[in-house]
Amino acid sequence: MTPALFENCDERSTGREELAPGAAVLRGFARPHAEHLAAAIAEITARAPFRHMLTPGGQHMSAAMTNCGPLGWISDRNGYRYEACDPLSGTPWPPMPGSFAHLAADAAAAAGYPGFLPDACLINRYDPGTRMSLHQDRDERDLTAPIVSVSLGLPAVFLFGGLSRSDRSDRIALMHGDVVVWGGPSRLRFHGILPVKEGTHPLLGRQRINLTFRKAA
Ligand code: MD3
Ligand code: FE
Repeated sequence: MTPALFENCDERSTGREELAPGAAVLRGFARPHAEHLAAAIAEITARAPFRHMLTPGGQHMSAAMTNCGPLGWISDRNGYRYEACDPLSGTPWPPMPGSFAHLAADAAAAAGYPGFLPDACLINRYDPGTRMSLHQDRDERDLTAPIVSVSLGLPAVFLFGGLSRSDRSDRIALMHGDVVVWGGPSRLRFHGILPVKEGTHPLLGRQRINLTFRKAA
């Protein structure tokens, strides 16, 4: 028998891997834009600094977060929600650069979700040791829209579970420049990030940054 070197031609030609129905990794999709993304993130965080938000239970989140775009995800004693203004400044979140929205829409289209128009971009910063425990993303009004995530800097191990918290999780390595699109039957899967390992990335130093683009309203 001839070994099946490339079971899936898409995978060979585009670097696209189907993780599960509705979810696809686009390996290295954001790499050509990494320098531009890092510079834009520095401008955004000069106006809306990273902070460790308080959970409704009163714990600080392990990842530091900020937002850009018309709506930003926040957590405090009152719960999780989207807000138009940064509670630290009382002014609107910095605008979402056109290049961010464009990249997110291109990635969504490449994964089979044409016409994705994000109105929120959550920016997570993981210093070494930072993790994100298993959770679902269900604060968005329209759960038919996908979520697009862009990984930059240090690598991480992503946990990709099922629709119940107790379902077993797959572990997926996410590297600098990888983009993942989660929609359809994968949109409400539990997911998380294992503690980020110590290291230094040539562009971003001792951190991992993740952008998640959402349609929140
Ligand atoms: C799978 N962020 O901000 S992005 C989050 O790397 C979050 O910062 C992680 O989970 C991070 O909520 C993972 C990947 C991700 C985002 C949304 C999903 C995976 C998802 C929604 C459904 C299923
Ligand atoms: Fe999430």
